[in-house]
Amino acid sequence: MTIKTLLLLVSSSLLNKSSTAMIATHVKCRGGVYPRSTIQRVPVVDDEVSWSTEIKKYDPPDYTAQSVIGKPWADLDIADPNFKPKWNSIDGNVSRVSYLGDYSIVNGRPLNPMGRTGIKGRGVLGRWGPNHAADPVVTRWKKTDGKVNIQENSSRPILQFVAIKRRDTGEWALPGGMVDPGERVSAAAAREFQEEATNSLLMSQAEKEAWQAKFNKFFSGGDVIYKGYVDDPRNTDNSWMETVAYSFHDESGDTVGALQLHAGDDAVGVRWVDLDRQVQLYASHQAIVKAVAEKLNAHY
Ligand code: RP5
Repeated sequence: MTIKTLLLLVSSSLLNKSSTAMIATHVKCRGGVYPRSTIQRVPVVDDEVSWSTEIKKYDPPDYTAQSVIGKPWADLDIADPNFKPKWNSIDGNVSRVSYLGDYSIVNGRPLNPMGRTGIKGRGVLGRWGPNHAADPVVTRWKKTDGKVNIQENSSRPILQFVAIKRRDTGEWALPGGMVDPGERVSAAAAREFQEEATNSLLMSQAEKEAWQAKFNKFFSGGDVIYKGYVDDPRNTDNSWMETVAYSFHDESGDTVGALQLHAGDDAVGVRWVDLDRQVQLYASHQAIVKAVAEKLNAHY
C-alpha cells in the first residue's frame, strides 16, 4: 500500500515556544483487526481516508466493546435518551472540544476529523468524539562516567527518555494516560508518569506526598511539545484519541534522571531509552519524541 499522504510533519499553531508536530493522516487506526476484538476493519486506502472523498460503498462494522458499556468513566450509549452531550464544548467536567477545531455530527454521531478508520462505534474508548490524554516525555542526557555521550555521526548529545511497555499491546510507549474529568491536562501528565513509571501505587499516602513535594517543581516546568490528534489503534470513525505531550527535561540528571523506575498500573516494563530514529513506539509517540530531540538539539 502506498502511503503517499503519510509522512509529513507540518508545523502548525505554536504552543509556548515549542514546535507542534501534526499528524497528517492516520495509519495505525486503519486496516486489520480492531484491538481486543475479532472485528475486522474494512480497508481504507490513503485516498479514501478523507470524508470529503466520496466512496460508493463504505459500510464499516459498528462496534462498541462490552468492556465500556455501563462504566462510570464512560459515556452512555449514543442512542440512550439520557445521553445529552454538548458536542464541541466543555460538557460539565468533560471536554468534548477537539484540538483540531469543530468536528461534524452526522446521524447523531461525532465524526473523526482525521477521516475514515474502517470501523464505527466507540470501540474500547470511553468517550464518543475526542478522548483526551496527556503524555509526559521525561528526558535526561546519556552519560558515561559523568560525561555526556556524543553520537559520532551527528556530533550531538544522546538523549534518553522514559518509556513504558504497555500491558495491552506490548509496545513501548510514553507513560501517558487519560485526563480525568475536571483534571488539568498538565497535572494528568505528571500523575500518569508517577503511576506508570514509578512505584507510587505501592506508596503510602505520606510517601506520595513526599514524592510530590520533591518533584512538583520539575513537573510544573514542562513545555508543551505536541497538542492534537493521536494515531491510536483504538480510534474509530466516531471516537478518537487526542493528547497534549509535555517535555520535562532533567538537564543535570540529578532529579527525575536519578529516579529508580518501576512499572506500575498499565505497564509491564519501564526503562530509559536512547533516543534515535530506530526507536519504535506506540501510536504517534515517535513523532512526539522526535520533536523533543529537535527542541533540545539532541541526536536523533
Ligand atoms: C495514547 O494513548 C496517548 O498518547 C496516551 O499515551 C495513551 C492514553 O491511553 P491509555 O494509556 O490510558 O490507555 O493515544
